[in-house]
Amino acid sequence: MPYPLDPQQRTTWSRDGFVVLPRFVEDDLLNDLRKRINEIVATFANGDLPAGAATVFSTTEQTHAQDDWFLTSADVIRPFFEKGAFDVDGTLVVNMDRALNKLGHAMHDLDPVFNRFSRTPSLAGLAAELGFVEPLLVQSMVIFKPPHIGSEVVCHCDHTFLWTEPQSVVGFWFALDDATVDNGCMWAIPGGHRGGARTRFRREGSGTITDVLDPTPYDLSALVPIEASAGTCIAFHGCLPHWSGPNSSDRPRLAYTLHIIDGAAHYPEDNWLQRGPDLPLRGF
Ligand SMILES: O=C(O)CCC(=O)C(=O)O
Repeated sequence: MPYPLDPQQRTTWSRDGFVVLPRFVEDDLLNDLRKRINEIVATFANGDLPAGAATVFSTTEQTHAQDDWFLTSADVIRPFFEKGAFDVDGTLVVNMDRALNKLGHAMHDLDPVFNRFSRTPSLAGLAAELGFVEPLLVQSMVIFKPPHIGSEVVCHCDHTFLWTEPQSVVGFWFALDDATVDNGCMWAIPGGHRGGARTRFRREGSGTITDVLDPTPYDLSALVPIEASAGTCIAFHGCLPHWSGPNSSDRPRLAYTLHIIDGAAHYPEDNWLQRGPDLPLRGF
């Protein structure tokens, strides 16, 4: 097994619903991924943005266009921008390194550097240890959270967005910079995965809807910070409530997340993320 969890890590995973694995990523892979992200950002900064991006984000009122931008992003590499990055004419009004919120959602299948980072024997071994029979890499994101701009990611669990029956999603969150409370590290409610998902986000008609399964709000006072040095992988159970705060520091907090589901579970047709026939889901 390329990445066996020790008995204590296995206990932590079952008890808390997450496990922190420092130095999981080898330095060369970490550097290659950072370099590739910088190249993609530089391409955008040079004006080579995917068609439609500037229009979609030129006003915060265009919810339908922004919904479409999101709902058709399952099999592409697409930027998502911070509010106010463009003026009403579609002109970028801040530097690209302050404008990007995230990239999504198929870097792991479309870009060789992301593919290599996402399909290591260590990660395949970890997925096997966590009980995956037929792991499928369903979604990848680069989360920028720039200094002084990167905002809160509200408390949620991933099963809400990547529903399977039975529940199977696991999120792997990789620190590409040192993540601390000041620059917006991840937080989670230990043991909160046992409560199941309280909402389900899904397609309805041409838009989306959130079904409330349990209206009880999460107890945000139970969140604990998970500070992580660059190269750390944190594995999150799909029902674990997690949150990240704003980046109030001068330091970047770049992260990469990869979500996997089990192909043995049913993946409903009204999940927001639907791949086209040209890019079927693949395992490790
Ligand atoms: O990186 C973050 O701040 C949030 C990531 C997250 O919530 C996720 O990947 O599910």
